[in-house]
Amino acid sequence: KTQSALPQDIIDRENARLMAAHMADYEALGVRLARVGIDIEHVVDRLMTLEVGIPSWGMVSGGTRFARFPMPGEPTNILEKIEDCAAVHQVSGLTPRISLHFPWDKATDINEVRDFAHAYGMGFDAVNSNTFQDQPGQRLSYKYGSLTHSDAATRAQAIEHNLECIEIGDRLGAKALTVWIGDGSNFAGQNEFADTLERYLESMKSIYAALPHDWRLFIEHKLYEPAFYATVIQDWGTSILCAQTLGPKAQCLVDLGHHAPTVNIELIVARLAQFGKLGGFHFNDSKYGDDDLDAGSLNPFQLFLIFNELVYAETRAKGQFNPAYMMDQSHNVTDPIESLLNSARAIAGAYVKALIVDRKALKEHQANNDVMMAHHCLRMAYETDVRPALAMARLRKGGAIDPMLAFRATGYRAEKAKVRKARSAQGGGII
Ligand code: PSV
Ligand code: MN
Ligand code: MN
Repeated sequence: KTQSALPQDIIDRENARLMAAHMADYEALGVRLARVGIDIEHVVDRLMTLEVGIPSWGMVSGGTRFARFPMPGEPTNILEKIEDCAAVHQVSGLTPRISLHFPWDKATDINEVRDFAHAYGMGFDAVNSNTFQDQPGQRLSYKYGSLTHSDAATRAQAIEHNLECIEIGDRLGAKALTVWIGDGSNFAGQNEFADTLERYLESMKSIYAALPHDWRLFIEHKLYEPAFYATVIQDWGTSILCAQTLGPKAQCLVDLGHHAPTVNIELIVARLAQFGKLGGFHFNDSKYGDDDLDAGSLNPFQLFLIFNELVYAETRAKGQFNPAYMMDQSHNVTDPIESLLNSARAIAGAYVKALIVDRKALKEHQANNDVMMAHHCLRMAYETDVRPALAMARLRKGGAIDPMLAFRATGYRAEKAKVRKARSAQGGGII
């Protein structure tokens, strides 16, 4: 029997309280969608296949480089993080896997971590390596880079760490490694653009060679930070060039916060998908840079347009389409569990809205160059209140009609505050 993080009887009680209104709303949405030829049951079935990974590093208050404000009851170790992830999944029905980050999540007993997660019905998403910080006792410093460092021994150390991540991930049942490096330069002249990229490719070739046959290697690009003049893997162009150079298992990972403010991210998504190089996502939202705010909390239309591309790409790919959906958020002023629920809802909502786009009509409008009606097609889907479909998918997975209310009703965090030691308020934030 699967272990529950949250008391299921309280979730059931909350569901019972909301059931009549939910059923009425669901029926109304069904009638509305039927009018435009869409079967709501089909939509809910598709939604029930959507799965989004949770970042282990997002389970605690992340903080900024100025301060971190830990909340009472936040997890103090990897097992407690998994327990909180299970709580998110229990009410949302959307997040059955956790994405670990090493060495942050390094545990002495990997089997214990795996078994603990499995007991809660949780699995493992892509594992992440970290060569953007020095760890206590580390032999060689990453101050001037890691996989692209001018010194071969430092590069070898960074490669070795990635190989260890693969090995741990393999034991956990993960199927991908995500590599994000902060390598670059802060001053013109600090290093040569071509030389650092060449060294990156050399290093990544060794990592690629160590991948198990059914694994993928995700290359995560980011415009800037911590390198403020030039970053080695700065955009999707460099990312896809590297992925193509490395081979079929290498793909690009799109973190929504890693682009210049005016960049058209949905266009990038379409391009990567068209060439079989869309590995996955780190969902979040931002106003300025790599803010790591809740997905869809600022720009839900952009999130919808991204899913609109994903749904279209799926129809084009004919079964060959399998991006890994994960979140990458930092929660500074909210309860991480609640923020992840907030994002899960936004992601699922964007997906459903993309599913109900009348694609046949859209194609006709496009063929006729009827610009306004083509756009209108998207708007009609986007402006539909799809919450009852989301609630039904959750309910059928044993989750909550309203995850936020159900989670609050359990009093989970207050309970945990009694048993978990508050972590030190010291220390900077997580990148
Ligand atoms: C870098 O900003 C990033 O988005 C990468 O995914 C890292 O692994 C993560 O944040 C670390 O917080
Ligand atoms: Mn990321
Ligand atoms: Mn980031």
